[in-house]
Formats: sequence, C-alpha cells, structure tokens
Amino acid sequence: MTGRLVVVSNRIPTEAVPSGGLVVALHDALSEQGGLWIGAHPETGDPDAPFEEIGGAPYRRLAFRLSEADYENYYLGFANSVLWPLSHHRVDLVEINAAYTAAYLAVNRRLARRMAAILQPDDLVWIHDYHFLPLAAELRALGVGNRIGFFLHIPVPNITDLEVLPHPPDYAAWLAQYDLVGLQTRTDVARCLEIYRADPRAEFLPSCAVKFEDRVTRVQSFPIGIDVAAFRADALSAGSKGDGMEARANYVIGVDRLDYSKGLPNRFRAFERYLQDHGTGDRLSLVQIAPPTREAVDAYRRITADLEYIAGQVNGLYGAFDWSPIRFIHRPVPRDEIARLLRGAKACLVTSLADGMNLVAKEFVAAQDPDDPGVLILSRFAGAAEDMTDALLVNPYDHDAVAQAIDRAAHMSRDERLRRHAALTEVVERTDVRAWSRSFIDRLSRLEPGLLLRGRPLREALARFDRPSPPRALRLSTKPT
Ligand code: GDG
Repeated sequence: MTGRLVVVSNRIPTEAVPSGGLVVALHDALSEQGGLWIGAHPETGDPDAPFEEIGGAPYRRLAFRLSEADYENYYLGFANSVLWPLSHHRVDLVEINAAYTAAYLAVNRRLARRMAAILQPDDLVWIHDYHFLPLAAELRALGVGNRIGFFLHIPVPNITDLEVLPHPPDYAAWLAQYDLVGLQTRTDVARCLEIYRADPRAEFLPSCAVKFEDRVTRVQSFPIGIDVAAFRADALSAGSKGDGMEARANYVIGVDRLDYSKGLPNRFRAFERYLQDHGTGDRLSLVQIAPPTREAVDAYRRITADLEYIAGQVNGLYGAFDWSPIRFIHRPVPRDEIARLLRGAKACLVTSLADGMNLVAKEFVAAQDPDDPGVLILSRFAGAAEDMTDALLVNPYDHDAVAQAIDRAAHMSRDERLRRHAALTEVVERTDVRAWSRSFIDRLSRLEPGLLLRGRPLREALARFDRPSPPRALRLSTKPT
C-alpha cells in the first residue's frame, strides 16, 4: 500500500490511546500505515487559525476550530437539524434555514482549502459521515486528484425526501466526487443507486459503479462492527457492584444516545403494553440508559420530556414499593458498566425507527455468556437487522409485536437462546471493526486514483478501473452488495 492515510471525521480523539470501536479501528489503521487524522476541535475558536497539532499518537492529528456561529449553523444547524432528520426519515423535523446551508458549504470549503495545501499526491483520503458530504467536491474544485473514499454512518435518505434539501445542495453530485462511497447496508446501496437512477447526469456501469458527468464512483456496503475482543473483555472484567444487577438479573436493557431515531417512546410504550398484556408477575424491569445528546436542538429536548412523562406514568401505574418497571438513566454511564449491564440482561431492546447500523446490538451479543446468553430484540429498521437475522426482529411501530417479543425473550428456552446467540456471534465477529476498516482501505487503495473519463475512451478507462484485483483475504459479507 502506498502513501499516507488521511482520515477526516467530525470528532478527533484527544487522548493518546483512544477507546471506543470506530476510533480504535481508525487509530490502528493510522498507526500501521502512517498518516494524518483531521477533525474538529472539541472547543470552538478561531476558524481561520492554522490546524492545531494534537500530540501523543504515532501519526499526526490536526484539529481545526469551528467558530461559535459555525457550531450553531453548521453543526447543530445543517448537519443535525437538516441532514440528520432527513436521513432518518423525519422530514417533519427538518429546519430549512439559509444560514445553515451557507455555513455547511463554507466550513467544508474552508477545510478543503486547508487540506489541499498539505495533501501529497499519493495520499489515500478517507472522509467520514454527513458532516462532510461536499468535501470531495470542494477538494476536486481545487484540483485534488487523490483517491478519496467516503463512509456514511447513517442511512441514505429516501429519494423523495431529498426534495426537501434547499438549493444548491446536491446530494448525488456531492457523493459522485468520491472514488468509493461506503454505506452500511445493501439496502442503503439500493437507495443510493435509486438516487442515481433518477438523475439524468448519471449512467450505470457494471458492479455498482456510476458514471456521473466526468467521474466514476463505486457504491458498496461495508457493514460496520465493534472491537469484539475489547468489548468481551470489558464485559468479563467488570465485576458486580452490588447494585442488584448481578449476572442474569430480571431486566431487559436499552442503551442509546437520547435521539428520536432510536424509537425510545415506542420502546417505553411497548414495555407498558407488555405489562398490560402479560401482567407484572415476572417483575421484569426495563433499564434504559440514554445519555443526553445535542440538547441545543429542540427536537432532542422534546423527546426527553416525553420519556420522563411516559416513565413516570408507567411507574406510577404498575410500580410497587420494591419494584420500578422502568429505570430511566438519563446520563452517561462508563463503558465497562454498560458492558456489564448488557451481559446481565435477559434481553436487549433495540427499537430504532431508522439507524445506520446500531452498534449496541453487536455489543450486546459480544457481552453475553455463551453458555447462558440473553436474547436480542432488534428493529427491522436498524441496519444491523440486515445480517443479524437470528435476533427477534420486530417492527418498532407495532407495540403488540414488541410486547410479545419481550415475553418470548423472557421465557425462551436455553437451547433456542444458544442457537440464536451462536449465529449472531458469527455475524458480530465477521464484521469486527478492524476487519471493516481494513476492508474499506483495501478497496479504496485498489481503485484507479481520481479517474476522469473526460478525453479518454470510455472502454479504455473502464478497463483500467475494473482491472482484476488480487484475491482479498477479507470478505465482510458473503452476500453481494
Ligand atoms: C452512528 C449511527 C452507527 C451509548 N450510551 C453510552 C454509551 N453509548 C455507546 C454505545 C454504542 C454507541 O454509544 C452508540 O452507537 P450506535 O451505533 O448505537 O449509534 P450512534 O451513536 O447513533 O452512531 C449508527 C454508528 O454511527 C457507527 O457507524 O451504527 O447507526 O447512528 O457504542 O455503547 N457509551 C458510554 N456511556 C453511555 O452512557 N460509555
């Protein structure tokens, strides 16, 4: 593999040895290959100041600052009040605002200028997520011909929802400037290709390649996973803290950032339906860990109030002196504690209404005792459901179905739990986050750099683009994308 790896992500780790799945995988890849990690500094500051070096890693970390106005308009605004709801099928929550659009384009343009000044011709650039959709377009406009890959951690929007984007944003044209577009699922690939199918500027080539004006881009799924060994170790090492939550205790668990895409009100209502339909005799509790996130955005404040209301109502109606049906923990919990709570649960509830992947589903499986595993109840609308078909798959809008799944999980035979858990473990191990990052980098590094079709016969250009690759040691998915 030639050249440095240049990673761009919204957050940049500031600690010497970072923790958390994705960050660890990128840290490993950068430590192995050498390169740069570019990201937004956690604190706002002068947006025109040069990159700030964050030391302590075997590769360079360069942080840029957002101004207060950028944070409002670019981060909370366009990224999290336009693109996030749009991509999670919540067009009703999209806030169109010209200042948001302008700031989003300006932050990407500013970053592109800064990157163009330091990129070397054989650098492999890997850009992450919806904060930077137009970054490749801005880099190309500055003459950057490097191979540039993009991974979208959230779902591809529905084609009809894209109409809501204010002009000039152009989702299809932004993505087309990348050499490789990585998506979480095959369904996302299908949605992305549908966007190109409807666009007169796009033309389809074999193997999910799309010719868009004078460039060719590849669209492929790379289902992300977790650092399986590290999470297992966390689950095993965290001992009981004597809080009544010892191994295999009588609770189902949910762990989510408090986000409307995670279907938390549905989950609470479904748990209420379970109590209504199946009674309180089992004394099963729902432990919900939901640390606050993006609280400056209205939609996030409203959902917190909704959840507090439902939890209060259900506990008031069904609780007893010595038992609370819903335990709602609205603050961050340490990672090893989460691993321990996942291991001790009878079942895990993932009820996302839309979700790129959902790593908690994979963490739950990794945390289980293989001789006495708990049961995963998983929304059909989480990307994880595409491969984790041995979970109890549910429609989170159907409270009856979720309530039945809770009851079924609570009483499932050990044989069935063992069978399902073994199949789910196979998926979780196959999609380990290190395999995921290696697979993406491997694919990107084999592509013809900055392929431009202009002035070159199409057949010749495609022959170069589709030249056979040596056999790959890694295959993330056995199914075609
Ligand atoms: C985006 C996409 C995609 C949660 N509460 C605490 C805590 N967590 C950890 C979980 C898990 C992570 O946060 C959440 O990951 P998810 O994948 O579930 O969701 P998003 O944050 O929305 O992530 C998603 C992901 O990107 C990766 O591509 O799967 O679809 O939306 O690891 O355990 N961790 C700690 N304390 C908490 O209170 N320490």
